[in-house]
Amino acid sequence: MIVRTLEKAQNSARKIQAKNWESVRLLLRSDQMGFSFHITTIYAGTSTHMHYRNHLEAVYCLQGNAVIEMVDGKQYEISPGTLYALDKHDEHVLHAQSELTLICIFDPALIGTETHDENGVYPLEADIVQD
Ligand code: 9YT
Repeated sequence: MIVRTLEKAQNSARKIQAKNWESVRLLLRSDQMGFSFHITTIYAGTSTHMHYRNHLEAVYCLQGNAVIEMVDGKQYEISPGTLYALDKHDEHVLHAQSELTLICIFDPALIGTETHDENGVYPLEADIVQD
């Protein structure tokens, strides 16, 4: 049984900060659940290019409003209560109109240190060199 609180985790190495977002990764690969589970905050007014070539991601919006723009120009409005799943490793840009609070699930699980590369990709765990 694993029990963690957001309050504790956000003051630990589980919290990762990037330019447009921060994310508290409550479950990681080391927990051996088969997925990772994150509470992510996306800063208001930001646009983030993402392309999870190596992962599937499901996202549930708890708070805030956003528009997701796909490469073919299609747009989806995201608001509290909306789930989106990148079931085709879909390349997209997330435009946060206000601060977003999201639940994000990744398969395969992240190891914990990943941030987007220049193409919006997270490397596979096997490709990450750690000291
Ligand atoms: C929605 C999204 O993928 N945001 C980027 C952060 C990611 N959820 C993470 O690494 O926790």
